Amino acid sequence: MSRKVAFITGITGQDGSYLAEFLLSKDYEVHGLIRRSSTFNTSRIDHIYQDPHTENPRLFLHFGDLIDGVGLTTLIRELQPTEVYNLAAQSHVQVSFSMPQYTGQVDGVGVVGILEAIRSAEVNTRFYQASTSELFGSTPPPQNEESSFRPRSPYAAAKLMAYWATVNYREAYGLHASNGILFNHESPRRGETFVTRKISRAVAAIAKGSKEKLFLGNLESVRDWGYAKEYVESMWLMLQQDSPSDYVVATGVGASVRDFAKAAFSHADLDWEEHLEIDKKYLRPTEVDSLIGDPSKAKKLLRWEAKTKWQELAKLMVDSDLQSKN
Ligand code: NAP
Ligand code: G4F
Repeated sequence: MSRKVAFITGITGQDGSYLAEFLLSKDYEVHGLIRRSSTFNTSRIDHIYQDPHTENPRLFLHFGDLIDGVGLTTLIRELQPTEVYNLAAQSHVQVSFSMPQYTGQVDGVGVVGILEAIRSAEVNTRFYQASTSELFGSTPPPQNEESSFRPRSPYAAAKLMAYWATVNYREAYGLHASNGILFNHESPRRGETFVTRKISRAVAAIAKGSKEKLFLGNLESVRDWGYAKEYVESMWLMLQQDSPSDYVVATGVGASVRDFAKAAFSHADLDWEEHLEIDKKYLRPTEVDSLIGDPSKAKKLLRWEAKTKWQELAKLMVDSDLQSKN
């Protein structure tokens, strides 16, 4: 059997944790990059952690950072991964307005660093870049692989650099490098400050009587929300194709932030208008009004299709937060 060794940056994040589970279930040896932190930052992967001293461990963690290109080169040379999934990023759009230069360094320049690490280490690997529907910005929906990129945030501008760097390494050096242009995907593991999780946590807290109000910013923006656990399979499928390419991954259905909040409150038998208020501090200097993907290419070539739609997603996230003790 041929070697199956995956290297995942961002393994401690929402997607990284689901992807690691998925690859372990497919008998990969999985290596993940983690950041040194003064507190534990591995809560999403603790359940799959394996002590390296146990017999036949298949999950290994390595300290590093996307802006440390030298460390990445050493690691990639050492591990000789057959697949690299670059999921690490400063992934919060609003935060990118407060930290534009840092976001550019990690999400843009950092990706060039990992591509260079692969090239200079001369490893025979396939590369996945976590690109985003944010690239489309102000281009009206539905958006597909041919739609124009019109980024509206420092985050999206940095991801645009990474997108084109990935295409360039494919064209210049023949690297099997693909961009997954993923639309918003959520889960009970979603970071607590993204809007869907902020809503599901608040609904659960209000239902339990420990909170009264939920404060949000723009309720009008429309997003194409899918289930993260399903989306990681599309990443793997892209790297199993004979040729590298770029794919939109989405449900094809849009809903507004208001729609999502209404569905979440109603699932817990709560009146959303009684508990939801606007706080202008959550408004962004520039907003992306509407993202609704056309996933036809992924359906046709990867045979991948989203199963969970946003209404079901809102329910499963609220149920999970209702069950949680935090
Ligand atoms: P997430 O939960 O915020 O996870 C981000 C991961 O990146 C974490 O493991 C984080 O480590 C790590 N990280 C951050 N800065 C780093 C650095 N300088 N060096 C090394 N690691 C670093 O994000 P996600 O939702 O799983 O998204 C995964 C990727 O897909 C991201 O690149 C995101 O931009 C992109 N994306 C996400 C969506 C979505 O809807 N979720 C859609 C399109 C694209 P810590 O745990 O230590 O913070
Ligand atoms: O949940 P959000 O912060 O996600 P956003 O900005 O769409 O970005 C996410 O999806 C991208 C893919 O399209 C990823 F690339 C990116 O890494 C990230 O995962 O905000 C969604 C919408 C926005 O329009 C925002 O203005 O919700 C609106 N919103 C309204 N009130 C809020 C809030 N967003 C947040 N985070 N917090 C609020 O209180």
